[in-house]
Amino acid sequence: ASRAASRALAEMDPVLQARADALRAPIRRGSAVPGTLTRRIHDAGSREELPGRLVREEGDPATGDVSADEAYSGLGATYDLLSEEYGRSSIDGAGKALLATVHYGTKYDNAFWDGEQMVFGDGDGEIFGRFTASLTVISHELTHGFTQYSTNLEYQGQSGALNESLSDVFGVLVEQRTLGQQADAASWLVGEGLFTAQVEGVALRSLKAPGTAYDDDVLGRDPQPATMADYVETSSDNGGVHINSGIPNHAFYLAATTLGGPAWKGAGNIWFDTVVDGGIPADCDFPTFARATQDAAARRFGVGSREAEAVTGAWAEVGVTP
Ligand code: ASN
Ligand code: ZN
Repeated sequence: ASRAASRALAEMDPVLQARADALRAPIRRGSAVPGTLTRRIHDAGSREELPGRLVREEGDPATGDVSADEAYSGLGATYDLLSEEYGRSSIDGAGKALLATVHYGTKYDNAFWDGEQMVFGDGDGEIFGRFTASLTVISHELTHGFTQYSTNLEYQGQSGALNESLSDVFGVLVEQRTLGQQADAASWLVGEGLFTAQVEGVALRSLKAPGTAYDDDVLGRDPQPATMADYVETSSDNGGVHINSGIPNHAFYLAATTLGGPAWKGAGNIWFDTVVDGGIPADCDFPTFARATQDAAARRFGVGSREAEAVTGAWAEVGVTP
């Protein structure tokens, strides 16, 4: 059997309405039919055209192109978390093929999910190196796909910050699981190893200590708040989606480290249930999301369980009142 085959397995208040739906929702894990991992990696050859030339398909040997091979394995690690831990067949629960394009554009300083596939730039070589160098960035981008297929979260304001936070949360969970790291031993950094040596900083963001990932002459200081006391009101960045995501990020970190052990098990399962079964509305704000995580924790682990208590305590500590 091929390695690919061996991976196979597997008019009410809208907020109250969402909560009622969430409590009624059955645990739905996605397709009951075991899925198969299918990856396709393309090379844009420094042009900004998608998808570019197909360079590696599922089961193909390594190409020798570091970016293409990192993308291939990063997609595999993300698929494995969803499949092996949460019983979900790919990002859509129906075995969707995972597509990525590397070497997008010239000196392109970003990576993104375009609604259909992942795209990775090579970086300008001054601030950023290649974006596939960080597993958390690959899994962050792919989680935007998972979120798209599981919720209607609008990419604006608090719902957008929750969308961003989910990508950071599952991004770090993929890395922690791949490295076999317990919650208290992990870095909780997103995008470690992306900056060149010229930048004063370790990563793009930190779930453990939002606001401390970098402090650089050119980039400025990491703008993320960790609690509602430092919430940033802004019209840029779609209303601060990459900024205020620090608050739900830190809540996840607090819940996971309070529980201890592998973060993808306890807190990860609660956040996964919230996304897939939580009935969260498109314009979900932080308190609504917090309540949905409490409900998910109570459904999975029981009312008053230590998991439910850890979730409640975490939101209290970041100043979000469900
Ligand atoms: N890397 C960013 C993200 O995934 C790209 C963006 O904001 N468009 O959120
Ligand atoms: Zn993102």
